[in-house]
Amino acid sequence: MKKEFIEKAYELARQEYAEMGVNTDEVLKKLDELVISLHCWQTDDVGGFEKAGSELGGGLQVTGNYPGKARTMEEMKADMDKVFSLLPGKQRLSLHAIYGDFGGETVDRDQIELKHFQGWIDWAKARGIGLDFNCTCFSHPWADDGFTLSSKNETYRRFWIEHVKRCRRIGAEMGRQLGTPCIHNLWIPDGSKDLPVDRYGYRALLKEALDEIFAEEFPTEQLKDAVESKLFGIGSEAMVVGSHDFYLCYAAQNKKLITLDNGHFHPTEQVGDKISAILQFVPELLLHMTRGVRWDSDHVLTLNDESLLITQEIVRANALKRVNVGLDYFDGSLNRIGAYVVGARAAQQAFLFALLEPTSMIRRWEEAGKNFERLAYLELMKTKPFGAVWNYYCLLSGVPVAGDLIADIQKYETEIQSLRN
Ligand code: RNT
Ligand code: ZN
Repeated sequence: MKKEFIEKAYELARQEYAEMGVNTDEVLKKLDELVISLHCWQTDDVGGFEKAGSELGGGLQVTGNYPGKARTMEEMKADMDKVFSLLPGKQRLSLHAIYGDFGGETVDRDQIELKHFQGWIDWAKARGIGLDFNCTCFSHPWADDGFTLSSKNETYRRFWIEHVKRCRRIGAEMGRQLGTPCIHNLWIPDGSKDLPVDRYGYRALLKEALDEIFAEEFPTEQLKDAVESKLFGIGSEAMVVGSHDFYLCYAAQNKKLITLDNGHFHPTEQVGDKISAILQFVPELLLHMTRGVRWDSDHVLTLNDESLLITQEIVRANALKRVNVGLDYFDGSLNRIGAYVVGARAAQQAFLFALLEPTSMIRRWEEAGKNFERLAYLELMKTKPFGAVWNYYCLLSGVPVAGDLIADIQKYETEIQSLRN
């Protein structure tokens, strides 16, 4: 797109928003402060670098075999750099424990150490970005029966507890070395396909395991703990041990972060609506922004009503500082870098849209009981030249604007990704 057009369109948009009392220059400064934690696993379909190369498990599934997936750490790093180069604003990287540098050795999950992740820390340091971390309690023979931290098999349960303990230590070291707290997110697939009779027992075991895991304390400047629930998964249709009720109580009682993966709720539930409720009781949130489609919770994020309600509710609650934004989706049926960038930009656009709302003005109508005016203004904001502001932000940030992005990714596919097969 021509620079001159982008600037002209922005100038008009700036005036239009100013009429509503919104200062777009200020909004863009705020948007530029927003950090998005990119989930490394979109580059390789949640494969990881363990030698065994076990199948993706835990009820997670990636469909599609579009060519060009990252096969090695080097390829993944190159892909990440490409993604960073196409995004305006600030990013960090979220790693899973299966993405360590195991040097061709078999290193089981209860054996991982800092040294396996030092390369990533150095890499992040060179780029001036932070790291987040996730224990990997799936894609492993000892998770195949559907239980990890809540397993009634003592050997398995102890194995997974040890794994998560190690992950938190590694995460804290990431935070210490990089000078920005690492969020360690815990998600486990535990649950059962058919009706269990001992839900209480499994949940008691999970609580006990978490208490043991979190007994080791780290300064919050190094590590923050988040727990992620799920409504159901493939193979855990009848019961998920770590349900929303379970983790909500756990996080409120123990001052942990709640992870809201918006693919993990019943489709009639509004995740955006939960934010102002949960923030009354827990210190911070972690988002896993995604797009649920029927039974799948992990389609590429788009700018839809659900993402918008989430970002609007955060901005309206003035809670940007208490919400950590991460993405979580994986799709192997299209160019993976393209999927990455489209989803990450959708998240940024959702925040931009929310920041461009004249909230205090609309709130005054609301408080005066003027519901027509409230509705009319909310509708009006949808036809404001939001795209012109976004394009200008991309221009200012030195990244491809609008459709230019597509040709850029096609070039990367031709020159790099297509040579991988
Ligand atoms: C699974 C959870 C979890 C995973 C990643 C790979 O349903 O959403 O966050 O997607 O950890
Ligand atoms: Zn998730």
